[in-house]
Amino acid sequence: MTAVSEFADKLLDAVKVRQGLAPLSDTMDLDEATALDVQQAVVQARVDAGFPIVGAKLGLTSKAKQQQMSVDRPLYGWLTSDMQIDVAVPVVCSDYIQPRVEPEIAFLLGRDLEGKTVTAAQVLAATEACFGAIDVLDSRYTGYKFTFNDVTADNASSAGFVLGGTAVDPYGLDLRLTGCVLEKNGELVHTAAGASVMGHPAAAVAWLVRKLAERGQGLQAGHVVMAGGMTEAVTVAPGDTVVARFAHLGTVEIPFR
Ligand code: OOG
Ligand code: MG
Repeated sequence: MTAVSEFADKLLDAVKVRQGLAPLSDTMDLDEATALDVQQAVVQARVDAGFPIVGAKLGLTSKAKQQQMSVDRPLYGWLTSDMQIDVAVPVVCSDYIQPRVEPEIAFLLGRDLEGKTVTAAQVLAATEACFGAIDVLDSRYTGYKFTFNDVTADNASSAGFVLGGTAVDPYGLDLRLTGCVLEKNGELVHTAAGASVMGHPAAAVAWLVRKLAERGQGLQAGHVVMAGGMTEAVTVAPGDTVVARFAHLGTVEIPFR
């Protein structure tokens, strides 16, 4: 068994038994290329199980998230169809190891995007609609303790995502100024603006496209792209309700059971 498939199996098993792991880098050398190979193997296992790729996610694109996780640069992962959660559907905490949520701006692509020179303007031109969204995270590492390469291997802690019910044409909208208010159980917990995500959420997506080009990959029409947490992530437990209110992009609410 190769190191890549061994690591991938550990991460897939953690999901099955809902039990966190020690970081892979504790016991083995894990470089970035290997971490991306592990990520690809984990995603391929979901695809093989009947859950196709429906998009991609960026992570650690804001200072708030980088400081919270002690990782100083952005990364990405893939979204598969089993991660889609519809608006207003309760999320069952026991389906996860240690769920957290964070507010994000999401892009639904109307055209394919690939190449080493893609810009934020090209991302906006290829976008069918933007949504206010909530990323439901679940690290497969106990206590979210990981290095950049560990969390890359773990498909950027992806577990679920909810797109709000308001699809908005980004033309004429300055997403840098899109404010977000995050509430948990009726209390304000965090605030941010779109610019918190690499200066502009579309710039974050453009970075992703250029990064994917290094491995000969790209994004396709119909893909959803989550631009990364605008604020710190918050932990959730049964009985909690989280609401993310966005300027222009509507409100997203998740009840947790
Ligand atoms: C890593 C996942 C990062 C984001 O938006 O920053 C992420 C983590 O915080 O576990 O999804
Ligand atoms: Mg996120």
